[in-house]
Amino acid sequence: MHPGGEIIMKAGGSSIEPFWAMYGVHMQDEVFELLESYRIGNISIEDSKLAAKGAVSDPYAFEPVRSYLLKATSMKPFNAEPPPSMLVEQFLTPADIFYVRNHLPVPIIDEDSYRLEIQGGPHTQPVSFTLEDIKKLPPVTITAAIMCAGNRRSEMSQVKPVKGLSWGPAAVGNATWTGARLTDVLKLAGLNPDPDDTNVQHVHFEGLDMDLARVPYAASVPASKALDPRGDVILAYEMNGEPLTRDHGAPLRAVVPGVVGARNVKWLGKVILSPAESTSHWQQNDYKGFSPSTDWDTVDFSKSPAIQELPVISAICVPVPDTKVELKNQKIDVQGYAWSGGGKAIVRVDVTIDQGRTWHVAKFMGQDKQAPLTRHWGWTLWQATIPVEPNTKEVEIWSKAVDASYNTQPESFSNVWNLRGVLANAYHRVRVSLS
Ligand code: MTE
Ligand code: MO
Repeated sequence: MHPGGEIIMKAGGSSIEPFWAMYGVHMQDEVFELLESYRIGNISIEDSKLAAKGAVSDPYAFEPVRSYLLKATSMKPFNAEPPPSMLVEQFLTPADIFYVRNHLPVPIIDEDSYRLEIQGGPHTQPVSFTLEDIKKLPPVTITAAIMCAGNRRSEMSQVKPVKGLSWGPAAVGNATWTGARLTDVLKLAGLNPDPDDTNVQHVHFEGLDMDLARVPYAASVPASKALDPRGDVILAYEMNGEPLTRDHGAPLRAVVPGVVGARNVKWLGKVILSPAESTSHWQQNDYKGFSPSTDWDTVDFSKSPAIQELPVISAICVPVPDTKVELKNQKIDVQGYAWSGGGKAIVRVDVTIDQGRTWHVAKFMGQDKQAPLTRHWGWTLWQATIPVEPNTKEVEIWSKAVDASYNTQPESFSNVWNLRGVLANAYHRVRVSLS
């Protein structure tokens, strides 16, 4: 039943300490209370002295220095998001406040000895490239938002608790990504797979961050996305025109625009063409959606497909929930972001402060104007100025976005709730008092 069940089993028969040090998210009261019910005894003083001699070193000793503006949802591994109000300050999110989602320690990579391995299929020898080889290919720049499947999870957990990091609405950022097209890298490796080749149905990306059994973080995307030049999948070495930072995947990361964050593999070590999906924990036993009635006793991860494209979403970033807002000319200023997976542009954002009796169409403040409606990878920033009735003491602001396929957000979380707290895209609701 443990979401990382396979990993917990690797500790069987020996000390749990190295695992405890690696998965620091477990250092919480809830987990200690749960473990208490399994206590079978205490280690003798002599044995605990022995254990102290073999004390494990901290696998997180070489983490990068991070901005104090990021609010951590977990320290080891490091997971953090900026204050939502900072997201709407600019169309491109600066790297130092771009949310960070790490499952493991940030790997230490020497750029000079770095190699990217390409495995063309089950029966071919891997080919490897240096970073220079990748940089010699024609550079391509795309604007794309990356969003975690757990963005806004904390709101879903108000309906009923869910398992996962308690993200607010800022586990998303928008940036330009520069790198080589995946298809160009594959061609350099002598691979030009036919779209109908049944041996190439999925493209796997493996990171250089590894667990204690040296199993890397890995994910896969369908070949139809990865091998289509219009899919704009790139192996990026720059973010917003600067070299990638360690937290965001230096020296090379896969950017799979329009697809959930989890498939945008950082610290890319390997690309594998395969007839099957990645067997990684994160592809098979995590990042999947379920019915609101599925619980941890009945869940079967093999029954749901891995999340790839995310559904349409919006969030209010200004004003900040539960604050006192000063009106200007008896009007309230509301700002936020909207985005949809699969490259579907945002075509409208509706905002209400009277539970939907009156909807106001927001103005778009930032959008990638060159991007076609169906290859629109970046987010849309929006703003609305809404008149407020005199003597109103409090308002609840709602936002909902509409994408190019006229998909829109569900009204509430109750009927999209799922045990893992993913795909949390209901109307965003922010309550503020007025002065
Ligand atoms: N790649 C590796 N190698 N290791 C990871 O832990 N996390 C994934 C993805 N790529 C991850 C990874 C997840 S779940 C998300 S949401 C994004 O990276 C986050 O990217 P960011 O930290 O640059 O914002
Ligand atoms: Mo994520």
